[in-house]
Amino acid sequence: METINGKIITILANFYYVQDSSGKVWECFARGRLLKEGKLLFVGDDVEIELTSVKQGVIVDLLSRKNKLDKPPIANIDQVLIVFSSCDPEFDLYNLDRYLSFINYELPGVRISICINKIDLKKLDIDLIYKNSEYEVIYASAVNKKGLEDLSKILVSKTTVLTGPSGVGKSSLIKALSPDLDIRIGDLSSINKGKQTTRNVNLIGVNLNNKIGFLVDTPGFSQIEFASMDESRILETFNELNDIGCEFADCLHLGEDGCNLERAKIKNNIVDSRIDSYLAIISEAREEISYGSKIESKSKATGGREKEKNKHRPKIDLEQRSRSRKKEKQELLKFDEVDDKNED
Ligand SMILES: Nc1nc2c(ncn2[C@@H]2O[C@H](COP(=O)(O)OP(=O)(O)OP(=O)(O)O)[C@@H](O)[C@H]2O)c(=O)[nH]1
Ligand SMILES: [Mg+2]
Ligand SMILES: [Zn+2]
Repeated sequence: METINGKIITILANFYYVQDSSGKVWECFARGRLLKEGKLLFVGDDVEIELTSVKQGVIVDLLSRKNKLDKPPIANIDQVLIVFSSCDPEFDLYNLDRYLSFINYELPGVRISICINKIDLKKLDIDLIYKNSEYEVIYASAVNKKGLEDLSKILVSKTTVLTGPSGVGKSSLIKALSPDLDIRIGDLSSINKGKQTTRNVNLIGVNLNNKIGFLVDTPGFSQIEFASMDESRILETFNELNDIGCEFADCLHLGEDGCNLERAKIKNNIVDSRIDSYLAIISEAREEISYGSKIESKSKATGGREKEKNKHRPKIDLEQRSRSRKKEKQELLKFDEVDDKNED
């Protein structure tokens, strides 16, 4: 019997839908032996299938898997595209840094890019902030189709997970890239009620200049939570803060003796907002603050009884930092209301 290789794009009950390199989708069962061996199959897995009819097959083997995420369940991720909108919902620089750090932590070595959508409504320029990081920033609009060429270039021949807050336009961007697809686009009224429009995990094979790129439209990583994450690994997710020549290799840049942060900041042009985000995420990891109450809960965190485990650690004065950095942040973020009539 003929066997071919393909990628699982959808799982529905006991059915696995496997797309081959020509784009054809085969409806498959998994051979019982695979499941007995404890091999759970995920969307994104590359598999070998035995063809049993003109459109059906049986999965006989799971090919090697380079990585796997449990939430959302998906294998073989090449890159993550973090989508935020310039407005509606309002752009939140700290939350973007949280996504960047969290995904970097969960999927080390996987390429991460940023897409700022809805630039038809409002322009935003964050290039200066990420200039020293490893992240590429692409500006786009699913409505007037700006930036879609740039997006196609980084998406082609890869499996990319799109993530970001609800309502920023992830589904809309996928639809704009592949107009014949049928996917659900939410309206902001349902988002305001806290509902997520996109629920199940499917790989969407989109035609990008006649080459396939697989996209995963997720409702977002179900929870971005830093509580009890490893602090030195959090530091590693901020590449511009790594290897800056501190006296001790395990320096976390929290005011330790021999810390070189202040000097490195000037020498390497490290942006204050990135340092602020790093410190706030460390505070989240220590459960001193939680997202959404960054400054307000500070007095509670440091004024109340300190957690036993944090006793010997340097304190992070977020409130003081926040006051002095606010002005600089405003200068780095270039906002621009767009006047529709002047746009081409
Ligand atoms: N003006 C403008 N509106 C957009 C753009 N992209 C999406 N929208 C609108 O924003 C709303 C949310 O878009 P979705 O694509 O559903 O957002 P999502 O990120 O998939 O949201 P979830 O599935 O809930 O995570 C819809 O009303 C879209 O029409 C854009 O580039 N410009
Ligand atoms: Mg969606
Ligand atoms: Zn240091």
